[in-house]
Amino acid sequence: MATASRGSNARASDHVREDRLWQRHMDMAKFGATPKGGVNRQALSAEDARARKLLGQWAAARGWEVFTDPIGNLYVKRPGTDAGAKPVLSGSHLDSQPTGGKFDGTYGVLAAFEALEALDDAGIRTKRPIMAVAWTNEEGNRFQPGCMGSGAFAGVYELDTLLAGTDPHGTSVKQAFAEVLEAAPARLEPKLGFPIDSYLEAHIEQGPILEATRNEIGVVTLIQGMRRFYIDVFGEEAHSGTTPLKLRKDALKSACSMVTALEPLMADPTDTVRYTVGRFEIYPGSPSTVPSKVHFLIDLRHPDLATLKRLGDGIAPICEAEAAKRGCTVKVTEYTTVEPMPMEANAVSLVRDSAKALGMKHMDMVSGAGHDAMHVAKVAPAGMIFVPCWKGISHNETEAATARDLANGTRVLVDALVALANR
Ligand code: HGY
Ligand code: MN
Ligand code: MN
Repeated sequence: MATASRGSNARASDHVREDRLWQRHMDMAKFGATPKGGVNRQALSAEDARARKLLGQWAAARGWEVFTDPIGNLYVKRPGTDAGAKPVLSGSHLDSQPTGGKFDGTYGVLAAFEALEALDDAGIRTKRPIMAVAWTNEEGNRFQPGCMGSGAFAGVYELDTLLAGTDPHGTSVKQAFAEVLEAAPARLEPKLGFPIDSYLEAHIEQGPILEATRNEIGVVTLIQGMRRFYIDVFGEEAHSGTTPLKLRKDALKSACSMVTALEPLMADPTDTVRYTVGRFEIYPGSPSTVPSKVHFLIDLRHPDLATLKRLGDGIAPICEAEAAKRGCTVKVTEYTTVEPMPMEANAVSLVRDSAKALGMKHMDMVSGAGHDAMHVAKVAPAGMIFVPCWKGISHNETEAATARDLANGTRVLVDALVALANR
């Protein structure tokens, strides 16, 4: 594993500082801090702007270039000896779930930043520039779709369509980004996307496997596929006191029957299928008016493409059949389609070799969660490094990780980054 630069025998991972990395997490966790000890830092919100501003200040203190792109991805660039060489990128996201934790996404950004600091402290020069990146709106809660910034970077989504998207209060991505730039100024690179050599992302596992098997490092081989749908059910408003049940077109009851009618299709004795309804909105929402509209979202995941296709394609016919039973109509719109994404073989081997060289217990694994790496992998060789989190809990304010595990993942990361940046 080539970890030192030209003319130095320092090893970057020896300069990763557990205390500094932990403190940076605690500093970031102040932005959007919730009473239960979690984080609610919505994409392109004032809290997100404060987190970006702090990252920019840390970078400026090191003399590194900071810039953003037209969708708000934020980059910190540590120069290489060959300014013309394609950079190596590493990062994740600073936005969180509404009841999120301190580590989901933030760890990947701060691990990348710590890797740059360790290289500086070790006096290691790399041929290629190495850049830390915070992708915009990975979580896909305030704005859709999730993994917005990395998807735009990889050309998966069209920029103007994304910028026109609005949050439930009608604020557009474009408007929110303008406010972020106001609060956290950064040079705006007008061009979206640029050639990169490779990408590594560190992330908490968000599942129980590493902790249960006492592994320190997860070598991600594949990110499972994901299909997300808007289901809009249309009925008819009516008086709850005077309208007989047989005359109603009740959108709520129709929507509930759809959610239940999908269960047999999604049933899976191996418990591999991930079928979730996480948002369910009723209109007009008055206790004495029969609901005329329901808007709900389906999140469907599976590691096998054919299964993901079969299950996802089965949603609309079942919803239509249920709608007809109650005189309602339904519109099914697929707004996210991400195939299972294998990590690139060389990147996987580098992560595995780096963990082995550091004497860390590691295992290959599939990612159940979606990550920005699934889009970046479309335009460059990509790999991921997982570290354990407490009881595998995530998307929950009790999400927790240890300083030691975070530092371990960062040590594996920086040595793998040096190998990529010097090849
Ligand atoms: O939904 C996901 O898998 C990611 O954690 N946002
Ligand atoms: Mn994440
Ligand atoms: Mn998440």
